[in-house]
Amino acid sequence: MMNFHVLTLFPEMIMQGVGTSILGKAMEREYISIEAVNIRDYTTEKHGKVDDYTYGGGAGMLMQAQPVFDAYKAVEAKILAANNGANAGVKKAPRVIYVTPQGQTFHQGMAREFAKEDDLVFLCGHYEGIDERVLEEIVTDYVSIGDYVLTGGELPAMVMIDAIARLVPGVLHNEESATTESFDNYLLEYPQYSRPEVWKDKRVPEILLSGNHAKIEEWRLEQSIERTKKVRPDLYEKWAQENEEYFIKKAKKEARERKKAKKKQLAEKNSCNS
Ligand code: 6GU
Repeated sequence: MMNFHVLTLFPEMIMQGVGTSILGKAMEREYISIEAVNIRDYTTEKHGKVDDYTYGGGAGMLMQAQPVFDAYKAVEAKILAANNGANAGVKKAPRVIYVTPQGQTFHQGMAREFAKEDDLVFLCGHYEGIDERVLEEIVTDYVSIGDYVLTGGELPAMVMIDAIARLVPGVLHNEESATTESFDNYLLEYPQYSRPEVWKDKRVPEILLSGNHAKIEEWRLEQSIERTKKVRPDLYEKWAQENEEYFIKKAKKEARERKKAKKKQLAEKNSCNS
């Protein structure tokens, strides 16, 4: 089981976001656990305050170090105390991901790396950010989800949890779908169709009704390649570099087909002449 711990000022936002659909089921079935820890519960300030003005001036408030640090320490203690089975006594401090636009951009490879952990801690900032000193003290990874600014770290944390959780064995029923999808090999997914065969005068591509699985796989790969080349040339280049053999095979096949066509042409010509 993989355990996600989210340090946040809005725990209900996290629990509502992950409680339904596939992640909700995965929690019920104990393939994953997700707990949201309210940073405000750890402030020593008597009115529950967790933020203050920034030294040096500037707009907005900053989350203070103390409540963030104490909330983290509580989570860390819980993780280290949970000596489950094979890991008994050898538990290490968890990776702590600070979700911030100042981080590295999240991608599928990172999701795969994070999915190997037993525990992951996400730290969600709000206001203008968090006091740098507590970040230096506890954060191991600074991660963004893209080049745009959001109001807080909760949505990015949920995005990453979703991407990581679906790689945990058992979370998806169809083990294959976690591996053959977009980005695992740099290619985007091919188009897919369900019933009916004709909708708004549009027919499902004939090849998909043929029952010829080899041909269907070939068609799907071609579609993936074309789509990727068109909408994500950056991904296409990476794929092409790692899949030279595809182009060699394709060139050989085309040469064979040219030869066959020529032979046929010649045969027809000869039968006309005779
Ligand atoms: Cl991780 N946090 C916030 N607040 N905004 C973002 C982001 C993260 N990634 C993109 N924008």
